[in-house]
Amino acid sequence: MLLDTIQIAKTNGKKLFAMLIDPDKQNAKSLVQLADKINAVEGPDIILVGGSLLFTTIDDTISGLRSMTDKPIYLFPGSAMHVSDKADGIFLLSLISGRNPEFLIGQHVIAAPILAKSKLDIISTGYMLIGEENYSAVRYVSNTIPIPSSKPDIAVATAMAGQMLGLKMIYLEAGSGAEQPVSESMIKAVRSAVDLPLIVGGGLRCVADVEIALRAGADIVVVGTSIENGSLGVEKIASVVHSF
Ligand code: 1GP
Repeated sequence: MLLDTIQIAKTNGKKLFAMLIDPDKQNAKSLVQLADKINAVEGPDIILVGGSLLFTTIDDTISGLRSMTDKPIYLFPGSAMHVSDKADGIFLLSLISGRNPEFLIGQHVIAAPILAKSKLDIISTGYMLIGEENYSAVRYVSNTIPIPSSKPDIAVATAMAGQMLGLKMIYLEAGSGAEQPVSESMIKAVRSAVDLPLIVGGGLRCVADVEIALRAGADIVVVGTSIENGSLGVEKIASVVHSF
């Protein structure tokens, strides 16, 4: 189970790299080109597939990836429509920073009967939008307000509540393509408040951003946009994360 791997890595002070793949940005040819990077000695530890809003079905992307790699492929769903039994598992995200019941529990109720019949490894994850990003897709689609960067106490209490409710991981999200990643001080504050594995993603654009997140206490960093636009190489991120 992936959560065991994550916990063991956390216990041993090892950091992990999750590569986010947006199915809308890939086709059969581009996936083949990604395969070498994914399978390289210095590659991602986890492949996340999904996004807030998808124009394509997720199945083809996952099947394509599955034929190319044995790395764990986990769903990063924007809604109950993004469930696919072709993945190994799912980060079952509850948007605990928001107050939209649809993303706290509604979509989960719709997905639960399908998930129960699947063999997906389900990892319940407290998903927290952080920052001042006004135009992120996740903010618009979820119709929720992020926790301001200047209010770490709110984030701390939210993460604590998530841990008390039995969630297994906390994901601090600045939004895909965010101008600013989650701040160092915010990551540190949440890190000091909960024992759960801490995932940080959104707007990590350079090696320094990744290092800051790791130093502040992230156990897993997620990078999508910077790989898509070529500003950060998969191998580079992996070597930074794994040598941390
Ligand atoms: C988005 O955290 C992920 O949900 C990754 O963000 O695309 O900005 O890397 P980026």
